[in-house]
Amino acid sequence: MKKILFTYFSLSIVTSCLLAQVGRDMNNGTVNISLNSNGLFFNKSGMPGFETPVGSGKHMVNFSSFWLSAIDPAGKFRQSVVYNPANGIEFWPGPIDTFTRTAKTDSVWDYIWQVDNEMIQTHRKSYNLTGYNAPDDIKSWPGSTKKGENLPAILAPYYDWDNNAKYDFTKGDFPYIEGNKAAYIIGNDVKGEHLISAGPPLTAEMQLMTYFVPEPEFKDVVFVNAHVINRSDFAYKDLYVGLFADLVLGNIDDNFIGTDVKRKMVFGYNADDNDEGTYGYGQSVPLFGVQFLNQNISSSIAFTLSDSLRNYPQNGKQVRNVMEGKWPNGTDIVMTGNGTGGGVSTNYLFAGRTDPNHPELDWKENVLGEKGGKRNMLIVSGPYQLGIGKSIKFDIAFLSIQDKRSVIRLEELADEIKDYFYLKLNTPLKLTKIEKINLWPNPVFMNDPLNISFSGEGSVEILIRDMSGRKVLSGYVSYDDQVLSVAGLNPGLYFVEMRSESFIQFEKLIIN
Ligand SMILES: [Ca+2]
Ligand SMILES: [Ca+2]
Ligand SMILES: [Ca+2]
Repeated sequence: MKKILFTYFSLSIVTSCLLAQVGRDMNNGTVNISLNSNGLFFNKSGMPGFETPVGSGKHMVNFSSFWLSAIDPAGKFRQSVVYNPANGIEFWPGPIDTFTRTAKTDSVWDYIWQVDNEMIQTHRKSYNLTGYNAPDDIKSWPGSTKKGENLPAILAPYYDWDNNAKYDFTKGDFPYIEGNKAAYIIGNDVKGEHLISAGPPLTAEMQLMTYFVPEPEFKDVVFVNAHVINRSDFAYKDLYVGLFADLVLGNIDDNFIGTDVKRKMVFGYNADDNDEGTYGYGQSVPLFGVQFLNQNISSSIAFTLSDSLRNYPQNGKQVRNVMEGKWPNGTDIVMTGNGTGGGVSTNYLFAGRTDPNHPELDWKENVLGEKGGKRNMLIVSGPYQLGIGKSIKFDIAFLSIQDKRSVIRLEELADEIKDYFYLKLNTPLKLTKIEKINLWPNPVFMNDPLNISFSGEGSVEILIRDMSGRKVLSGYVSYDDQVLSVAGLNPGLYFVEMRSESFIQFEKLIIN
């Protein structure tokens, strides 16, 4: 164990002294995405990084990034944005020291872990076999931290196979990933100066799991599970969380954008039925969507360089206006023309007929008589309260398709993803089972009893952990006594481990 750690740290020192950021690609045979250790999605050293099909040289997105905006108790804007990676990125690699509230700068954090199900299955079968050498990313997975590091006990989700509250791959512990292939990044917004939002940081830690799922119908979809964690000593009252995407869509010069409020999605699409040029998709026109799966959409907007009103936000106040669903200068988005001037106010740019306050109006970009052009889009969710040390979770899908039916097919895919996402949450993980245990109801209402049934004699140990891996409830359930009270647990997603002498089974449990 000592030798392995030594090797790992030695390598890191050689490859990344400056803690700038490292990049790493991940692909599922259909889509190749470039990720960065500072949390920037889909960009490879300044070039577009969402290639589909793999090897085609054709891209959907130039880059994507979270945006954060909060106001501290003194009334100061605390924001973190990126709209052009060349101008400034207000995120860096590494977790935040919980004592000093500054970024950890050890090179070990300037990293993108990448793990797939095959590696995990092999590891689970082989971890205690002589001659087995675990993959580096399972060895270095930042499951548990060391004492004295001023870090939370768990920085990445894992299964604690030997149940000792410590990540140790040699004891059969293994990374918990979403989907069947995942990349994991821990970033922060405190390491450097905020040149774009021109103010102090939130002191937010970003724990980002980007993943593919095995289902062939979602081979063009990239999922993200993100935790935004408040490591400051302020309780934030009105946090907005956005996701910005700078689009390519094959030929970059003929694109439009829109919002689908019902599906909690912003999307870009080809302005015409031919995506011409070397990097264009031709007649199978490209579409790209950003869909929020578990949180609201409070507004959407886009920016036009050198347009006086619709330009990118230039200072902290303008960033805040945008995150609150206004143009940078604080004027309302209106449901006519390009969204400026007089008219009916809205929070959603080009929402077609999906604005819940104005279902009678149909406002799209493609009736303007324009030919389309370079486009970007920002989807925003909020406002949220986020107490000291608290985290908020975002499940997001990035949808990409090439299809003549265009927006209709994108809407269908968004609906399929939504159904899949909610079903997935209720489906047990496919781990080896010796006997069958059932948990119900699931979801269970807070304070209601949770029933457990199993075949066989004796009793089963139940451990319930929250999303961070912290044990929140444990006990034994015997064959005769099949009810467990979950009273006192907050609504949310939990992991249930059920153990007997001969087996272990994992289930996800939702408490409503
Ligand atoms: Ca362990
Ligand atoms: Ca295009
Ligand atoms: Ca065209």
